[in-house]
Amino acid sequence: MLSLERVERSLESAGQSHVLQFWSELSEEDREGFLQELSQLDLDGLKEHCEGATRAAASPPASLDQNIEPVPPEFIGSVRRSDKRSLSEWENEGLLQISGNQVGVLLLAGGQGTRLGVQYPKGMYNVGLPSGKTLYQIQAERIHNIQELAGRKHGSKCTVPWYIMTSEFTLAPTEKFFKENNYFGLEPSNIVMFEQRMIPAVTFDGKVILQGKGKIAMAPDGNGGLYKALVDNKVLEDMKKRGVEYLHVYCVDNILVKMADPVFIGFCVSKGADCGAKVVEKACPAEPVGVVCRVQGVAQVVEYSEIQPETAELRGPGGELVYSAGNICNHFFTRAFLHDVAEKFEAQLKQHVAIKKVPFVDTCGNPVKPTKPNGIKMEKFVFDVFPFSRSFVVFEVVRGDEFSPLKNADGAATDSPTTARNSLLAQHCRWATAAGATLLDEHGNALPPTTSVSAGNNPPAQCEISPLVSYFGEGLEPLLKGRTLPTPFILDEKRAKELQAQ
Ligand code: UD2
Repeated sequence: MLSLERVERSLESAGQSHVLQFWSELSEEDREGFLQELSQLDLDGLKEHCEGATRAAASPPASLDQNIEPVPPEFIGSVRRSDKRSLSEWENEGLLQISGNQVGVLLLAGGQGTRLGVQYPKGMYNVGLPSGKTLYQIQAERIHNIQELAGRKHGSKCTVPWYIMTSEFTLAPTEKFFKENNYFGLEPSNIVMFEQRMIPAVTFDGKVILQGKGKIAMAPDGNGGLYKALVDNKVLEDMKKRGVEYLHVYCVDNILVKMADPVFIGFCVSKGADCGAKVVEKACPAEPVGVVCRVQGVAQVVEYSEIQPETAELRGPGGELVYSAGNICNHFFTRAFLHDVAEKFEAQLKQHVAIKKVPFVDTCGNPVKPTKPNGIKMEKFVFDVFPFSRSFVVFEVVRGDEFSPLKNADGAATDSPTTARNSLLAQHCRWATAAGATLLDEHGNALPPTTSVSAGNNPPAQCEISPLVSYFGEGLEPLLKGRTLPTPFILDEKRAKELQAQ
């Protein structure tokens, strides 16, 4: 911990002496906590941080819209447009890499989930499935199953380590939740949680915001904080030690996420890619997903908050969106590429400005909840490393099979607990039907078969299949073929054993 004098000097030279204005009013204990917090700040970089934030907020960077062009379709791999043979070759390649312990997954879970409005990490959210599973549990079970699938196919016992990036807000509750749930049956040493950095929020005139008399308003440095966090926490070394060469990075809230997706991994590996992104066709121009596009020939993502509505609305001759490659925050990286980013490119990553309402204490020390935006938060974005890739690929997947994020509280028209739950149940009804089962509604009437994903996301019945039984619809025929199943129907491991025995 630094001395008070050293901190005072640094704050003064950064033009931030106000940070200590309530020092004399603090208890001994609060002083110690505050000094600890201040010692962890990048005091040498504070002046630049505050000035940079005000500059960026006052004159946002010119819009990229004039310079962007869509990624030509021939450069986008696609589940829909590929034949069965290619898909199966990629899947086999992915399973082979997984079976050789070369693949890890990394969950971005440092966000605050403001839109959903819960006080705990989003991964702990229960969307109301018949099983009551949380997002974390679903993800853990998918990891478990993909290890089994790859291991069985190649006669090995393999591990997909799960790296989880948290922040000051989410680390402790996430750790506690995993412990209480016995790590959902995974081996604790294969789950590596680490924290991203926090940075101060700043007023429009460049002053660090005090959230309390002895507390700075801090926020995580965006999901692009990943690259610093990988180094700070020696995660790249851990990957090297384990022999992990490929990393699937994903966002916490997509209930349909295919963790360590062998098709995606296999596609990226076969193409010799060092970096890749999964996309879905955008649902509408205003959908809050970035678009994968090119700027002067170089692939990058323009975030939904930074694209002009006129550009997002552009349509081609057939009425299709010109910028339709919607980023779903599912990325592929080789370890070698991440190493390069950490060594050479991290400092060049763009800073994005978010203007927010940040609670603060006024000059008398009274807490204030602002009614209009008063603060600048700076964030880096995980996809801003794409332009540094030497071999970047895009892979388009089917929305109804792979993307249904939980962003908003119930009541919202999209991306809510209800829409997430429905997408999963609709998918599981399709899997059961495709495996040869007939589902009955609650009155005992047979439901018409729904095997097509274009049937939409309204589940005809409550049918939930545990990820421990099936990772992506495989292996269900021997259990379900020719059966008539009353709903609600939950196919967990126990039920699967019973059905097998019948
Ligand atoms: C993200 C993507 C957007 C689209 C959308 C799909 C970014 C920058 N934007 O937008 O293009 O793909 O997802 O759902 O990726 N997080 C951290 N640390 C932070 C901030 C966020 O770990 O400091 C995590 C967060 O917990 C979540 C993920 O990053 O898992 C995405 O964050 P978000 O939900 O705030 O991103 P969103 O929906 O604005």
